[in-house]
Amino acid sequence: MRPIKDKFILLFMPQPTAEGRRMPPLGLLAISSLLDKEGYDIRIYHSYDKKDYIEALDCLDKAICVGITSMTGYQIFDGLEFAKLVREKNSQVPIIWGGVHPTIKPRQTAEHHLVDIVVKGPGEDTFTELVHCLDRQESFEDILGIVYKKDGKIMENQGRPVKKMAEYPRLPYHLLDDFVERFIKKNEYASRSLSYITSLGCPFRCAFCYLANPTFERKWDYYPAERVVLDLEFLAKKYNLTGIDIRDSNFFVDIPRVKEICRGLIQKNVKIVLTGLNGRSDQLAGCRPEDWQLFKQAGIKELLIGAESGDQEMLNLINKQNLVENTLKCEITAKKYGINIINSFITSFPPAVDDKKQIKSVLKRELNNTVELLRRIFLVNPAATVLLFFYTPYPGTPLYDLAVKRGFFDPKKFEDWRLIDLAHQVTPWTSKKHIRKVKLLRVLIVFKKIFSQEYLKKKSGWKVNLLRYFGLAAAVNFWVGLRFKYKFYFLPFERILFIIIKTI
Ligand code: B12
Ligand code: SF4
Repeated sequence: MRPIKDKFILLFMPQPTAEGRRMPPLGLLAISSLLDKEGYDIRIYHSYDKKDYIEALDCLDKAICVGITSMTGYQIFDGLEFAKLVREKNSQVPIIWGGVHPTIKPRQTAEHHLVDIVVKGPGEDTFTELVHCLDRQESFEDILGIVYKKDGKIMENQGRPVKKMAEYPRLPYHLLDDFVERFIKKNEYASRSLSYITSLGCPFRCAFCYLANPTFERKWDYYPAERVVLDLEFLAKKYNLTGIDIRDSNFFVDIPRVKEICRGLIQKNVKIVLTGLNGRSDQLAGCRPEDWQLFKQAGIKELLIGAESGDQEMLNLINKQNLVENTLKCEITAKKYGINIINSFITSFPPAVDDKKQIKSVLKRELNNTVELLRRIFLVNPAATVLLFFYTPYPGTPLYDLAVKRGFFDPKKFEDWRLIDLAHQVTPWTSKKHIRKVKLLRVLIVFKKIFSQEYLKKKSGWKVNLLRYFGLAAAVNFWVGLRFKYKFYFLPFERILFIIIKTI
């Protein structure tokens, strides 16, 4: 590790879930972009790198401040654990929190004794101004977009007008250079892939999505195509990448921009695959064959579509403003061009009915219609990729209030939000039977894919041959097809089979 200078800024990315996944801390890089240009020594640590950050904690007397980012849920718990360590080592250094959750609940966050200042919303300018004031030991009380404590009272300053993301410099990935290899991942399509973001926000307002919270006033903002191309070219060369994982909420808002990015990558001969691109099925279903051809040529290998449900009434309830049929249309077209779609479904949204029996019947209908759509997707593409999640209520969204009405625990203290696990089932109106069905369906979805001829064709080895030659794969596939067609879920022996297969 590079020696720490006379003064430095310590930034921390807590672990997202108990199991955790490591991703580059793009938010922390964004708030560092201006300060890095000014020459500040900025140290960014991931929760997994305890050995490394312990060293930095020993130098806290040189720290201008400590910054912690957090989503709702487990990151709060992990972030507070880190803040505790900070406080034990140094009672003076200001602890600043920012990110999705502190933005949604700024006052509640600021009330916690391990939080000194909260930055609401985009942090590039607010954090830079804060660091300047703290560094010069000047008052920070007039800075826009902060919430802080003064004489035991919570003070909330006016919000800061949101600037265009293109006005800020390129994210300073080099700040991760000590550990960058830990963020470069292998995936199905690329041996070395890193995350990048080309746009923020989304013009839609689905009632379950965190973007439906009015706090996130930025509708959709983006880097122009030339900038994206230059950034991708730079990252690919610098880190010897073969892929980039695009983490936008909605990459396909402006199709002409997408096409310009594709053309730019082709012209500059940037040989990378692009994965994880979030888009809506209506946006993609509207694309022409030549657009899809261009996507393919530019290296787009994988799209992530929030299909959400196969039940049109449910789509309407969650304000998806989309049609079930578009999911299928996209699957058909993407298959033609060899682009894989990750179809993401969510079950168990809070129904708009009060009666318990009615709730059950709505959930049953919703799940059956989703299974029907899955059946049709697998007919079109036997090796389709499908994810099935339980709905998790995000604070501040229109569906959140309905969820609370249906019995969801509404935390009143910052630390209690750590109990809300956004990655698992948390909704009290979901019956045990529904949960069992979903757990079985998750296995069936995987079986349908991995036992398909299309999938097995691409694989080799004795296990695959065994499955192929003895007709085992075809038998499992046929059986799963029956489950999908007739929608029966009793005797879920496949779950045991799945565990056995995983252990072989
Ligand atoms: C990358 C990402 C991740 C990464 C890590 C993110 C992290 N921050 O730790 C990983 C993959 C680990 C992750 C996991 C999860 N994620 Co996630 N993730 C994202 C994603 C796609 C991008 C975040 C990002 O980098 N944005 C770009 C930066 C520039 O913006 P930003 O983070 O908002 O940062 C700005 C401000 O918030 C602020 N800021 C941020 N941090 C700080 C810190 C300080 C000190 C200051 C001053 C300011 C500040 O300044 C920044 C610049 O303006 C977002 C969706 C999106 N497109 O934004 C979801 C999102 C954040 N994830 C979300 C969720 C729920 C999850 C999960 C917990 C569950 C799930 N269903 O997805 C999982 C866990 C699953 C698992 N098994 O690991 C939700 C959060 C909702 C909420 N209420 O908190 C989001 C919004 C997407 C969604 N599903 O709706 N995620
Ligand atoms: S389209 Fe996707 S990103 Fe946009 S509001 Fe809906 S769920 Fe959120």
